[in-house]
Amino acid sequence: MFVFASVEAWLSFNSMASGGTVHNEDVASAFDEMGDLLAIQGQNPFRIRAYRRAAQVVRGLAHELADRPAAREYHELPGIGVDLAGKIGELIRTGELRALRSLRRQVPAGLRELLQLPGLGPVRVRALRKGLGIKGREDLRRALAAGRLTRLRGFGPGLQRRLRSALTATGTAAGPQRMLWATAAQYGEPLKAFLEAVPGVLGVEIAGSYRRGRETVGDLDILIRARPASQPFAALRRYRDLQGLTSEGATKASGVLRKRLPVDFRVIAPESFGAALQYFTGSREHNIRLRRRAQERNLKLSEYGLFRGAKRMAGATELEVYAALGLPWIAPELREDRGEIEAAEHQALPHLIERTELQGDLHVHTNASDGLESLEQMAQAARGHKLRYFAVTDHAKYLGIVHGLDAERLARQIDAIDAINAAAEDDLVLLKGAEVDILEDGSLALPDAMLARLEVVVIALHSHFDLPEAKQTRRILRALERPYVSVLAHPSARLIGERTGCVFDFEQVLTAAHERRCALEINGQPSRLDLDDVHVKAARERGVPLSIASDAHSGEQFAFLDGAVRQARRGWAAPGDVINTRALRELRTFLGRARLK
Ligand code: DGT
Ligand code: CA
Ligand code: CA
Repeated sequence: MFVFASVEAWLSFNSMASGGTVHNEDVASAFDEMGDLLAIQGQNPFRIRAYRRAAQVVRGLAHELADRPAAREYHELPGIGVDLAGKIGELIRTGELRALRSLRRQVPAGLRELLQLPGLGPVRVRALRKGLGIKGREDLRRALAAGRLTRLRGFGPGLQRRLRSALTATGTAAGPQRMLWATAAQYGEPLKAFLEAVPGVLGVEIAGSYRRGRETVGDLDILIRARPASQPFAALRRYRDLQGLTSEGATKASGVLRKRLPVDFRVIAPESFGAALQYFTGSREHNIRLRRRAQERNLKLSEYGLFRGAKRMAGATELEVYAALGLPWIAPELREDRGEIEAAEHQALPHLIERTELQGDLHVHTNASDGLESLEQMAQAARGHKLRYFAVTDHAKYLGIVHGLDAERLARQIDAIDAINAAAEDDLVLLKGAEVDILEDGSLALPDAMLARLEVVVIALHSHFDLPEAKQTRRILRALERPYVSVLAHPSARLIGERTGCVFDFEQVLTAAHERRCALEINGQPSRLDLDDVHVKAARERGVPLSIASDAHSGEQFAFLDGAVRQARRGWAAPGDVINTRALRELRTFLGRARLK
């Protein structure tokens, strides 16, 4: 008989079996909330920082914490002490944190929301509470209207104006929250696996924007291939992550995953599954074009199939639906009505790049700068991710970058890379590189003499994001004129949901990059995914080389290459557009040619 070592183990097994898995995002947001609430209380800054850093570390993991339910392992994560490891364990086992529950009782919920407003950090929120008894947005709105904020220190007229406009802008019409694709995957994939195991279910697909690989997802559209009579929805009641489940008849249901991600479910009979998958994958614009095409052929396309009169011409698979409309199957990532139907018509769809076609990664960090692991550990992880080479591109030091490499440490790293390459028993090669800041005036943070010693020079914007367009353009163009530059990393510098991209003349940057053979990067960090799909497409149409990169800060983050590949596919990229699909020899030829004499 199988016996559980403890009640906790049993509980955790039981909760996973019924889908009660706690995801990394849940742990991270619990820690964020702890940090916020402690800060509002004015607690010890070190403790607050520890929670914030832990949230960051957890968000940076490419594996699910719940898959390794041992507190010892949590403790081995960087910056996670015994106390935080215990809290992760508690969250994973019980889905809750006692410390957080008690803090929530002490700090009114509305106060935390105030932190979202511009210019309001914990110190000011505390002042609002202590000075004026403000407990939330409504209180703040009233205090502003009555001019009471003027009495508080640190609330000048400028800040008051910003607060007033923020309160009116988002007070009522806050748009629906969209979730990062990678987070939606953490929530959605276990649910898919759960449903696949339900008796009577023949298959499950997550359709919608998720299947199209959009960088953010509004809701999940889950299609269940089954006979409605088999009643798969009954099982969903056991899935603890799912709240507010309501169903309309036997084929339609919806709910919310962990109070954050809405899900629509449909049960689809096998003979219609392809048509439904096509319909619910979207996009709406792509579907409209397709439906019109059907009409032109005297056919009717719906989620049930492709019909001529009452006769079903196609429906079981997407392939046969597209074929019956005279088209090859179109990859979901392309279905945005950006020319894919015309291309399909002319047999001119690109051969979209796949992860297995990448041979290397040209943007990787180690613990020599802000990464977590050593050169050797990163090399080992790269082998696990089937890479033949990667460029070590730690941050070069300049004012403001913590732990950046100065010339001396960089020289030592170059020697260390030589030694590792010489000792390697396989053909993995570490390339010497650096990630070098583009300074405000467009000069680079390392001197040319130093850059000359490197094989891969990745340049990037890390400051002065809001220069006016002309100045920002000039800054980037100037950087691209430097002789040793190989890749412009995360070109827009946006952070999805946090920071909009820099504004510059993309056409001019494309021209310059093309001329001097500098690659533009598609960065795989889930909140970057930068270039975005539209700009990837523009770059490849101009023949500008692309670099698909993980920007890994730990070994497991090589998995972020998957997200970059997804974005590349949405931008129509083929293997030939991407320099790191090349074998090392050819890559080196490319990098050599990119150097300006
Ligand atoms: P999202 O959820 O905002 O990230 O984006 P989608 O694309 O997943 O949109 P969603 O969930 O509203 O609908 C899923 C797909 O179902 C959508 O891409 C196309 C299809 N669909 C939904 N409603 C309509 C409609 O009224 N007309 C057409 N043609 N298609 C629709
Ligand atoms: Ca959706
Ligand atoms: Ca939907």
